[in-house]
Amino acid sequence: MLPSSQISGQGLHPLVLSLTDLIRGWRTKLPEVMKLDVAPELLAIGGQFEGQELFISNELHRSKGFRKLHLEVAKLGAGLQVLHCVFFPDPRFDLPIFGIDLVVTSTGISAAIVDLSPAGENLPCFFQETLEKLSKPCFSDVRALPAWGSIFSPFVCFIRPVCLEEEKLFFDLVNSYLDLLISNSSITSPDSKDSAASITRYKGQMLYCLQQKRNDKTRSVLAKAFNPQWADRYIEELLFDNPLPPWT
Ligand code: BLA
Repeated sequence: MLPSSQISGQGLHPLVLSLTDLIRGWRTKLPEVMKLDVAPELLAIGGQFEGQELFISNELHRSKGFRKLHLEVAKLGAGLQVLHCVFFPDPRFDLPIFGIDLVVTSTGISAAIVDLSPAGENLPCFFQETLEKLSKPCFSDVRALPAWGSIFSPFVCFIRPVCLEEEKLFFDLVNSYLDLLISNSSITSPDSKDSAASITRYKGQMLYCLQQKRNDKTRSVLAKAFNPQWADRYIEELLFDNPLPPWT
């Protein structure tokens, strides 16, 4: 991915830039972080759409505890910018899936979503208890989740921030979720790869990916900027590729 110093020259929204830096900062605290091998044509994508500059810039890593750490910044023409990030745990670890989507249009931020979603049937107890105690900020425009959003936890935050103060509150909430996840990931020991718990969490990640693929808004934006076949490949192979079974 382009470093922040370069992407800041691409007219990106300040919240896209600050969240990118925040996520990168937390990622460095994970043990044994290493880059994942990805087809170069899916890693950095550039072009033109309706006379506008277009790019998708991806960073893909793994670490102890996480099979895939994906951070993406995209500028898709007509003022559309997206920050997308998912930290998929290694199913042997009892950790939730961290996900964030920030969609910016020419009129401002239209969607800001963050969650620690259960990979198993429920959130791990410690996460559930800590999130219950965390004071949730009051946002003026709380958006309704689509039907496929049943994968999210009760602590999902899906809003349209209406002012700088709310953007800051959203940034702070993302920071709290990452703090909770990353502080706990280093003290979580793995279950065996063929344990019932690992297999349940693997199936939970399959479901997470399946449901995310039902988001027609992502597909239609990518199909319009590129083409429908390319959009399908990008979604299937890069955004929400199925995890490998833990027992392999
Ligand atoms: C919504 N996602 C959207 C929207 C667009 C995208 C254009 C509509 C915005 C709006 O309703 O205001 C586009 N998102 C993208 C694109 C990519 C992307 C192009 O990530 C990648 C290239 N989506 C995720 C993740 C979450 C997520 C990880 O990828 C949550 C953790 C959520 N996005 C999500 C939800 C909506 C959304 C819940 C609203 C969908 C709806 O209202 O129907």
